[in-house]
Amino acid sequence: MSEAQALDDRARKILRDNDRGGHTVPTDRLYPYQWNWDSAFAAFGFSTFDIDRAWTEFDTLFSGQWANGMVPHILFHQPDDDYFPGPDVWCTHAAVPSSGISQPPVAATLARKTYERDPVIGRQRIRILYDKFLAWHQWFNNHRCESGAAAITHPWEAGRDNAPDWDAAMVAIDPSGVAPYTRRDTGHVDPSMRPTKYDYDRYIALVQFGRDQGWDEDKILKDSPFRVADPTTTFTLLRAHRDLKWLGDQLGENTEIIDGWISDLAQGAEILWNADLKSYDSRDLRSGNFANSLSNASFLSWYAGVEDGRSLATLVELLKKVKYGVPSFSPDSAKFDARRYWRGPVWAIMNTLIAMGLGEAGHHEIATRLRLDTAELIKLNGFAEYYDPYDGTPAGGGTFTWTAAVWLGWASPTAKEV
Ligand code: 9WN
Repeated sequence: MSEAQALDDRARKILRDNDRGGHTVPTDRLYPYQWNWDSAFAAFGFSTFDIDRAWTEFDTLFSGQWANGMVPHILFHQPDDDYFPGPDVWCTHAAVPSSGISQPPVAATLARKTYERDPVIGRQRIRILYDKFLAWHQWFNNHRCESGAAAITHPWEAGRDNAPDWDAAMVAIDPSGVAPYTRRDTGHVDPSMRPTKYDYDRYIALVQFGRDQGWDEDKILKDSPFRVADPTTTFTLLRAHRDLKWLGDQLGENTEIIDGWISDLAQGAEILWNADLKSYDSRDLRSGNFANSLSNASFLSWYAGVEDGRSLATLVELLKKVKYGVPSFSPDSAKFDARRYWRGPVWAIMNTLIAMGLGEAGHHEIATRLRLDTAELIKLNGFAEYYDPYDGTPAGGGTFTWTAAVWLGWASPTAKEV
């Protein structure tokens, strides 16, 4: 058996081991629930060897959809003391206990990829899910796109929790009313690889704020201290709209409404272009200021189909600074931290999305570099949550679902891309 086949086997075993019966946890103990974008990646991984199980992952994700269309970032299918904050802190009173915010909508894109692996089964399964996807995308359009680009109401909503993108906006959050709490994450993972207490106090303050508004989106829009337009949400949503339209076309649906969302968001994304940085950037909607953050999300523009080549040189320069690309933050900044979560480390899933876009835009050389970097990280250091971009040291949780999934669907030499 080749090294690649042995790693394929390990990756499939990770997905099976993290399967809790219809939904997959990101990793044991550290993240014991169903996370939104992790789940979509899990489906992408399952689709390479168990197409029914892949679709079931989407079914369970949408089982937690709210009446207003929102699909939560965490579904608390069963109580578990290993994670904080749990359902008692969020107090959302949803049918499936959940958080009160969403996460980057990669699901329609990865559902399309799952469909393309087996169009006969895909057609049957997406038929049942299509209206639910549409309602979720409508929710994003109604409640997150008021600036033209897509905004987040909490750092967790961008999936890049402690990215420097939010540092300036976080200053406006008052954590003085936060009830005493005990973090669980730092009991599982070296605290130097996780967000700081300063960050956590503000994460919890924002959860308490949303809870006090009864998770009413209009009240949150009006009064929240934190609202940031972000490239992760904007670009994944734009790409997801395009793929949802494709899925709708397969079903013979009228997809005109999606055409409108696509053209609005493609135009709106321009507010994220930071000419000084020569890159897309996050933008604080309360102050209007750019974050001046060169992050891996900056390079999701090709994936969204909006890039005209303006940031290619920026990416090429960034990649020269590390052994393994793409770092989640620029090493040129004093805030760069090679092992602290979203402030420096490399993430296999982000590389997958960035490279997908680069390849589609014809930038095959860089796309291949990212695939080979990711494959080497996994071969040398296992299926970690993230990695040091200088020496590949594995960081965060181990035996990670989405790292195993993108190995199977994209990074493995045996992967057959769809
Ligand atoms: C909060 C599960 C999730 C990912 C996020 C990642 C991290 C959670 C946390 O883990 O966030 O949602 O508690 O740290 O930042 O992208 O979905 O893997």
